[in-house]
Amino acid sequence: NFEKPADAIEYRQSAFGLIAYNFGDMGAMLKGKKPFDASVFSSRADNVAALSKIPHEGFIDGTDTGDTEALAKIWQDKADFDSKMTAFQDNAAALAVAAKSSDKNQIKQAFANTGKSCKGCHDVYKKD
Ligand code: ASC
Repeated sequence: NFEKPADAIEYRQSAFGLIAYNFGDMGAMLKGKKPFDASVFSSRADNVAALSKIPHEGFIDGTDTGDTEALAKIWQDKADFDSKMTAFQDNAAALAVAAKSSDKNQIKQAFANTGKSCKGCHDVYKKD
């Protein structure tokens, strides 16, 4: 368990930061901003799939204050938040599988699905 609320906030924010970096690099490759490297892409997808399981644990009660963009609505609609987090994890796992194929359309679709999971949750539960 976390010793103080700030520790839980730092825990989840650290994971989100790593997710954003890895996912962002994948997006850059798919958008042609840098060369597509299947092996790098796949290892980034593996990273995101593993990291996707980290943040949820940090959303403990009493952590909607302080240095955070998490809206109080998370704890008011916790079951919905939880299911969105699970959907993100499922999409990230599917993206890691797709990344091991050589089917670019499948990879792009799985990437888009994962991005929709990010955005779908941010739209409702993250301060803009
Ligand atoms: C990213 C990032 C997000 C998501 C979101 C997807 O790279 O930092 O928050 O993708 O923009 O729509």
